[in-house]
Formats: sequence, structure tokens, C-alpha cells
Amino acid sequence: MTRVITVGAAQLGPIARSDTRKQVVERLVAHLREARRMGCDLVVFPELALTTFFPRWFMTDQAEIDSFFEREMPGPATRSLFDEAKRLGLGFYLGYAELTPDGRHFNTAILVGKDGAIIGKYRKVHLPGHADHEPWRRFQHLEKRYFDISDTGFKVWHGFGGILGMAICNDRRWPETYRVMGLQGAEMILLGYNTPVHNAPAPEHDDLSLFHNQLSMQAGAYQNGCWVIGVAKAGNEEGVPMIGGSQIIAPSGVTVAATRGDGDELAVAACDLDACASYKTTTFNFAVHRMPQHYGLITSRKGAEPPP
Ligand code: ING
Repeated sequence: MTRVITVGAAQLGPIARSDTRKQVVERLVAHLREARRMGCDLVVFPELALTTFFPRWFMTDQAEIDSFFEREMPGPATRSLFDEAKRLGLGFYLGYAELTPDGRHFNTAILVGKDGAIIGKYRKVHLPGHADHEPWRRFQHLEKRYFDISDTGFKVWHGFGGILGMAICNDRRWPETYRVMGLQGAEMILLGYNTPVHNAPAPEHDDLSLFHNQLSMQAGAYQNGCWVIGVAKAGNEEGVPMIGGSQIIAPSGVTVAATRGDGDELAVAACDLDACASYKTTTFNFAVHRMPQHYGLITSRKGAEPPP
């Protein structure tokens, strides 16, 4: 019996600062209904899919900052999303800003099963950007200011007939992200992103932003023999152009489905989890070929240190 998950990469166009959770959830529900029509089992939404990408602004009023966070999941604004997904028989990945009862702030993603129950929660490990106001930038990227570093690390869960992992945005640029989940048997990694075209510290990279997006995810898929689904919040959001490039990538590293524009758009593919074996049992048979006795620096050293 083949293990196929039909996945919908549910890209979102811009979310305005003034858009209400209700307005956004209506867009997410529209995606669910189209995904049902397309025969999906699982829908992947972007990072921070309920609000505009607020780390682009320097804020000091904690109440204003916290207005972008969810205290409950599902909560009053998202209960209808969970209910509709369950009614349609769909699971989903949702990125959102999480404020815990004990006051911690995370850039979070959850995996929800077809029964509406939360299977797993992931809190973002790689927080890019900066912690202090840097007015020289066209816009800020204050994830290091507004979010705490993950206390979950990279886990995987049984679900949809396979082993699934989660990541968020900047995580996808770091090979360690995929490898830690690959070492747990991940067959499919879900990730959402909000990626401005312009990267203030390195504007010379701007024209390569879509290439770097695809390169990172295709490499992660191939080098760990797993499916990777990357989903954008795209378009010109509050004056900041963000890349699209949502795509579904097979364990071969080949992109098998992708969005064409930078608005709300669903890209669908039937993902055969058994396609992972061709890589996991040969080229990337970790147990046979990896040499961890030579990889010690990867965990013992943070920054690069040249020889004396
Ligand atoms: N956004 C960006 C990302 O990693 C970034 C930040 C852009 C880092 C370009 C480096 C280069 O895709 C988030 N939200 O992580």
C-alpha cells in the first residue's frame, strides 16, 4: 500500500497591519476548501500566518507587541479554522506568534491532524535579524527582540502515515535543521516563511533571494532523502516586498509543484513517502555512510575559528 500524502502549499499574499484575525482566517478557510476540492490531506500555511510580519517595526509598548500574539491555540479567532479543517477532513501546519501563560514569546508552528487535534508544536530555533532598533535599515527585522529562542528544538512526529517534522523560515537556510530531523527519520518537513526580498546587511543578495530560497530547501530535501514543503507569506506587505517561491520538493531535490505569483495561491502535489527510501537506503544511508567522529566541531563550536 503506497503512503501518499496529497499536500497543499497554501501561500498567502500580504496581510495588512489593520487586517483582523477574522479577515485572515477567512482566507485560510478559503484555502482549506480549495485544498479539499483538490483532494488534499494536509495544508501548509506560512510562518506567522495570522498577522502581518510585525518584526519589521521597532516597538517598545509590550501591549502593542503582544497584540500580534495568540494566547490560546485554538483560540476565539482560530476555532473556526480548526472546526472547518476537521469538517473537511484536512490536517494543517500553521505558523503563528505564541504567547505562553508564563509570558514567553515564540515564533511557533503547529501540526494539526485530520481529527482537529494538535499533533506537535515547534518553536523557531534560528531567529534572524537583530534585537535593537537599527534606523539605518529601510525596515527592521527584530525577531531577536520579540521572540525567545526555541525550547523545543527540532522534533518529528508520526502522522498522516509517515514521519513529519517542522521548521520555520530562517531555519531552512541552515543544513543542521534538516539533518537533526533526518536523524530522526523525517520523511516530510513542513515550513512556512516570511522573507523580504531586500536583506539590509547584504543588498547584493537581493536578486538571488528566490534562488537562495529554492537552493536551501532543495539541498535539505535531497541530502536527507525527505520531502520539503516551503510556503511563503508573499507580496508587498506594508511596503515591504516579500518573496513567493512556495514549493513542494521531492526527496530527489526536484521541485514538483510551485506557486506562480505572490498572492493567495495553492500549489498541490501527491507526495509518495516511499520515494524517500531510494535516498535513505543508498546515498544517504546515514548509518552506513556518516562519520560523526569527524563532525565534532558542528556542535562544539559556534563561530568559525581559523587555524593559528
Ligand atoms: N525571514 C528571513 C529568512 O531567513 C532573512 C530573514 C532573509 C535572513 C534573507 C537572511 C537573508 O528567510 C525570516 N522570517 O526568517
